[in-house]
Amino acid sequence: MSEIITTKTVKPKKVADAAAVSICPATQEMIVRAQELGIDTVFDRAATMKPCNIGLQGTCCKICAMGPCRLPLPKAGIEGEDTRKGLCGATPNTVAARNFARMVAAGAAAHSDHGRSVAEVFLSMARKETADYKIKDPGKVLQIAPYFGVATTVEVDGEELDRDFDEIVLEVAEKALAEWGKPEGNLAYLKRAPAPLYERWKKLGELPRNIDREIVETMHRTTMGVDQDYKNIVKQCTRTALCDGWGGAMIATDLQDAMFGSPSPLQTEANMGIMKEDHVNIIIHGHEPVLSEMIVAASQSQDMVDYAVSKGAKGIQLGGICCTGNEILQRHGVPPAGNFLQQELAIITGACDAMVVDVQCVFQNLANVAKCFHTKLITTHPIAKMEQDNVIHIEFDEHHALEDAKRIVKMAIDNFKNRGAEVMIPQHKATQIAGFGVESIEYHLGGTFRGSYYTLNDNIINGRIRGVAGVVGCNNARTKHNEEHITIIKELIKNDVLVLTTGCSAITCGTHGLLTPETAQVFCGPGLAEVCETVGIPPVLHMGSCVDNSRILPAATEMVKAGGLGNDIRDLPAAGSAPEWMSEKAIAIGQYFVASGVYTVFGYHMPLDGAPEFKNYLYNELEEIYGGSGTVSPTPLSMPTR
Ligand code: BF8
Repeated sequence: MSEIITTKTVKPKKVADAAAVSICPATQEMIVRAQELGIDTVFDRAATMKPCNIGLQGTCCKICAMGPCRLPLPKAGIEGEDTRKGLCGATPNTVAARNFARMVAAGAAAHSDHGRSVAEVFLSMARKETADYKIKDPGKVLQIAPYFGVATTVEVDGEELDRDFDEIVLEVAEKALAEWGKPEGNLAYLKRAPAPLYERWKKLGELPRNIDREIVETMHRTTMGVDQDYKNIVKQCTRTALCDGWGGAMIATDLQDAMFGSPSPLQTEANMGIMKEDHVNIIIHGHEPVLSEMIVAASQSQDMVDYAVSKGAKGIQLGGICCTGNEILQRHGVPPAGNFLQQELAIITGACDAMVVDVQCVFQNLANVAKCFHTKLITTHPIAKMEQDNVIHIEFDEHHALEDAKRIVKMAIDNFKNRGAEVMIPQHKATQIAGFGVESIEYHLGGTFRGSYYTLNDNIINGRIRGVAGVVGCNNARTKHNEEHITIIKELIKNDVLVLTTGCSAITCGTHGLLTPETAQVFCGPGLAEVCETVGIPPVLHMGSCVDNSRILPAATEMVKAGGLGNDIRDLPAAGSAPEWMSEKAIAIGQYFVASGVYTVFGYHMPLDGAPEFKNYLYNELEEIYGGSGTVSPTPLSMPTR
């Protein structure tokens, strides 16, 4: 019997079209480079793997083992009564609300656990258990002490004297850390909000008690068979979001400013072109700056620079990815090498001698990419390890922080000689000014004598500036990399709206040259251009990392205090947007903006379509309650920009 031979035709693997998936030339070049080398990146995986349609609608319930119960909206829509329900009877509203609330809880947990780590290091420093950290901004400690009920003066013989500073620092540290688990009372920072806003939260019964409790309660209430009223679930997840924005994230920002210095504007560059072929390149990626601060110090130390030179390099070049990158950018001028979607590409340059990661937004595929090159991929956080065997774990301990950092820098230097011939650094970078905090904006607006948000309000009242928008958040491989951010921001500044930016959006702005004062003359409407030129600021202000979105809340509060625009954040001509969001953290941020009275627009998509009633509640009814609301505009130009 003759054998039948069948030949299988192997379809070529689908890969991303570089020009169609990013507007950044460096990214496009590196996607092509990766494809030439046969290395897949997130862009290629997005081309081959479609998102789950039911998850996309927000109506897949997998909180018990009777499911997952899938409740997609019928293609023809719902006629009459909506009879969809899970095995337990959970309605699409309950399922979508639980999923949404759990995203808020996870996002709040991420920011707040970061805040807790910083508070723990702050306490070690205050107790003098580590010599590597010091207070760099004593003014910040004195500014936040009263919010925690910590006295900054003491009465001696009827005379009011300054209290011992070390004592203040220690008490601030203890009180700050207690915010995660204090048994009674409410979050200390809530009273920083304008009084009408605070009163609204109080009346609604939504003042967060402590950070951990709200996150735990959200997880409890959204587990099988507990809260089955979507409005009640939203109440709790809003309280959880508030303990992110006015709690964990805000404490992280303040304590970081106190220990590492409050940012003030500085000039540097952005994009992968900052990497140098003749230098040891160390890329720092993640979110918590407690280690990266030490890596900056270690890499600038003469012994490490000399060691690098002894190994044939001209020096050490640090670069950031994601929010750790933003932290060391705003305080030290370390240039970002890229944002979220560029992390694999930084290794594919072949010139990354070490990539040091901590927590959040780190692709597991970095390990697979690093395997193709000489790059040492180093995890440093006990809660964030990787299973691949080429990953090195060097656990960071604040008690010998500088020593750990030097060990990592030395490892990168020793690896310099192992580079292959395949180095290709895309020659694209742009100049940027970053590092605008609440205080530095105030200073720029009013100078030393009249530092105040009055100038901003005044220019809004006289019509030169039409408002303020926070454009923040991630990249998402389901949208064209950087395009949505740049499109909406250019449209906003063209319409005389001042833009505040953080996170990956801020890196995008730096990469595409929007963070210089000169930008004002090119892209802004005449009113905003005039103001920027007069006070010497860019029309787009880089305010730091994602936890630093909490800087926008006190900045808005300062605008309220400066007067003339109303007595609450909801009265301000202010809006927020996360045009390319992907992370649960973005949902938590969006919800605390909404609950603080800010109109917030998400790009891409929100997993709510399977539950139209719940979606309508979030998009249209929350405004009645909070003065702010969230919505989605899938294309940037469909977002309101004036
Ligand atoms: O916290 S913007 S992709 S890096 S989640 Fe992540 Fe999103 Fe970037 Fe920073 Ni924020």
